[in-house]
Amino acid sequence: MTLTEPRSCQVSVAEGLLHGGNGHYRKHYEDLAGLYADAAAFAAILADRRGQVAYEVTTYTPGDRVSDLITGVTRMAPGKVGAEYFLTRGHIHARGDRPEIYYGQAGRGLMQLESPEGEVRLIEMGPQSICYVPPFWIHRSVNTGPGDLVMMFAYPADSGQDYGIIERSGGLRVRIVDNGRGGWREVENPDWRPRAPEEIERIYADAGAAA
Ligand code: S6P
Ligand code: ZN
Repeated sequence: MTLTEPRSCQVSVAEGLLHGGNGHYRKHYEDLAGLYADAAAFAAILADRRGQVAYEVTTYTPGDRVSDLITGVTRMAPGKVGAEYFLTRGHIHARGDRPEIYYGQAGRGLMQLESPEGEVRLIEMGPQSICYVPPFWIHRSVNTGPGDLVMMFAYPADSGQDYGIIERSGGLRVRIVDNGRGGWREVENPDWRPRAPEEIERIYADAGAAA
């Protein structure tokens, strides 16, 4: 039996990076077109911040099996598009039954979760808080604070990401906006469409161990 060699990586909370890993990508503001409700406000952000990093992800991936865990750090800048707080694209795992944990390192934010049927859960995140993202929940992070939101995460390496699921339903069911008192509130997304029963069935049918 050839075992995977144990590995040490270092989280830099100040930089919002994982050092010693083997993966790194950046999302720039222009990569996030279509995510936000206020198109004019997004155009204004782009005029100002084109080419700048909205969020970045550094990872260590030991292999590609279900028994390999991808470990990483995500760092998202603070800000709003109109009233709506900055967010990640969000996805459901392509193998829908694969879970994930997020562990807050710095900043303040939310894990926004939505079930295939459209149930919504909003989990507040800050340093030392952990969010368990159970199998089958769509998830994205939202930066509701004044500084970078930095979180560590871990999930099975064969999970994959389906980003189309949010686009197909016209966005997630709620949007997270400024409540005018320095905090957040949720508002209904009028463009949201419930997922078709066939799509929901397909998500659960793809399940492996957690079905
Ligand atoms: C992957 C995991 C994170 C996110 C990252 C960026 O399953 O949930 O690594 O990829 O937080 O978000 P997104 O929605 O752009 O992948
Ligand atoms: Zn994920």
